[in-house]
Amino acid sequence: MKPTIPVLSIIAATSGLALAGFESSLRIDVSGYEFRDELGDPDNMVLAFFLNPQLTITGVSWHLNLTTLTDPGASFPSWASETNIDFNGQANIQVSTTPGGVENELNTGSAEFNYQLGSDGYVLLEFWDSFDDSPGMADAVLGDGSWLDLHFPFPPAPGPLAAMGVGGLFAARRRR
Ligand SMILES: [Ca+2]
Ligand SMILES: [Ca+2]
Repeated sequence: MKPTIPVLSIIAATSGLALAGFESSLRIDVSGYEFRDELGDPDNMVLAFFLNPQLTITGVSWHLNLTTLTDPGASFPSWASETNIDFNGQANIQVSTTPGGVENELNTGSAEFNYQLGSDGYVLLEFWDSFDDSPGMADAVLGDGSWLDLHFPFPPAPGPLAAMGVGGLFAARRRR
């Protein structure tokens, strides 16, 4: 199956303008992203984008429309509770807690993070599945209207972000 990579819609909401101590958030459209194999598998989809070097990510909120898929050789679908999103190898969210297949299940929530991006300033989101029902293929997929909001302090430490606006470069790639 050839994955559909949507054009990312970026809505950068900056609250508090130049006042220190406020939080900013960045919305990331993750519609069409697939949960394929276990964490670190080369077939997994990874969404990578530049934010700001050494920026501290303080949390995430999510709105994810999840559908699980059935391997051609199986009689039941992958479980929703197996879908996860890893953040830079430093944080993780489990998308659903449903022990079974789902169709367009809406999952919303939020979590506090406290991790710092590396010197390259990239956020790396890896979509993975904790029990690989269908090796090399998608176990689940995110439907239209799926998004994540990343939260971080505003303004960030001096750096490229301040000069160029939030989210300088966005790209979707597969890990090799
Ligand atoms: Ca699975
Ligand atoms: Ca799989």
